[in-house]
Amino acid sequence: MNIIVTGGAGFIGSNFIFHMLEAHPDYRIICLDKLTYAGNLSTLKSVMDKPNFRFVKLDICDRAGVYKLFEEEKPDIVVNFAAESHVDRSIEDPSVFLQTNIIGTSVLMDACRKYGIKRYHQVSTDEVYGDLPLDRPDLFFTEETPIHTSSPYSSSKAGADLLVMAYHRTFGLPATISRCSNNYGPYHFPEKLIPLMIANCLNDKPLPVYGEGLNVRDWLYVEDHCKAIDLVIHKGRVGEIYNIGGHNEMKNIDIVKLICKELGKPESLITHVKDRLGHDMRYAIDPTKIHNELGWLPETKFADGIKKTIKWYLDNRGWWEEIISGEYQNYYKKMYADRGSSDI
Ligand code: NAD
Ligand code: TDX
Repeated sequence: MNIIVTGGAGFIGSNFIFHMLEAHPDYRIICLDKLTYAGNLSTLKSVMDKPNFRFVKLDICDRAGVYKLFEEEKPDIVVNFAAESHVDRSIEDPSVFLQTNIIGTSVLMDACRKYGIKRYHQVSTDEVYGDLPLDRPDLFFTEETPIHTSSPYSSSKAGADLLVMAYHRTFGLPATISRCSNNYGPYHFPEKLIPLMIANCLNDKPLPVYGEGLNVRDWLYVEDHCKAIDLVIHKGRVGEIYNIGGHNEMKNIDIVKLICKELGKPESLITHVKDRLGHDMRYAIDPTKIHNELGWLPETKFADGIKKTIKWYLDNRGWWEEIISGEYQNYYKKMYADRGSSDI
């Protein structure tokens, strides 16, 4: 089996590559990644020399390049993780989100049609469903929940999902979509909540919590997400959407306090800053369909997963220190100065 994994130098894509090489040692994995600010070749160091792994630096919007790769590799399966993934950046500048997340997805699917494919899998997000109110804990996102996006990021992901369903219906593309809740774990880029708070804690820097920090996210350990995608590409029904979630809702402020506690840092580092525009209140996935059809259940409890994650950031300081010492500094100053906090 030849599998093209796009965005494999990023957080979830790299964890997926590690999982697949371990779980299916007879498969060939081809990682296609543009290496944007979010992609790190150092993340893939441990697999770079494997005979059944190939890395190709390529933009999924580069039609000629993508077609050439498909012609060379004749993939059986394509799993598309490549995306601009940070909501705050999409609020600063939506354009690259539309380009990569929508146009890039269409280029990949055109290549699948041209060269033939057993399965195209689109990695999507629970954010396409919008948000849920805090005072209705009985409500969850199911696959039937209407799309109702809030940010340019989630709108671009929803646009891609709609295109995938259209390619399936119109052209018969054998496609599946999975919509996952917030992931955490190793190699998570330190612009996102959990790794940002770990890195700032370790550097005794203020911990910027948006608004009151009451927003709720449904956290899933990244390895559990990778196992779910492995199941969907092998056993999931073509044309179907599968929600993937941890049934593990937490308020942002509680996560930040927990990280302080685990690292022995004072909660006085917590600094409330200007809220995200259009900030979604609560995400909560109902994963009944993937459980009933494919037998998937999350295996990692948050209490264990967060400990493993913190340990990984302690043991791999070089990985994230290199990231936050570069261009990230400019991003950070701009993003957090704009939130009206000069001491951040
Ligand atoms: P990430 O930002 O860590 O990684 C994205 C990767 O895509 C990077 O390696 C980057 O270089 C690459 N990339 C970006 N634009 C590209 C382009 N035009 N061509 C080729 N490669 C390109 O993202 P992530 O957190 O690993 O998310 C992966 C996917 O999962 C995304 O599609 C995201 O929408 C989805 N998702 C993420 C989460 C989460 O909690 N992180 C939850 C649900 C869904
Ligand atoms: O500095 C911060 N302070 C803060 O309070 C940051 C970076 C975030 N937050 C809040 C905003 C959110 O309520 O923490 C919560 C989580 O924020 P992010 O880590 O940016 O994730 P989120 O916006 O929930 O989106 C994530 O999950 C769904 C991924 O980044 C998306 O790619 C995925 O689709």
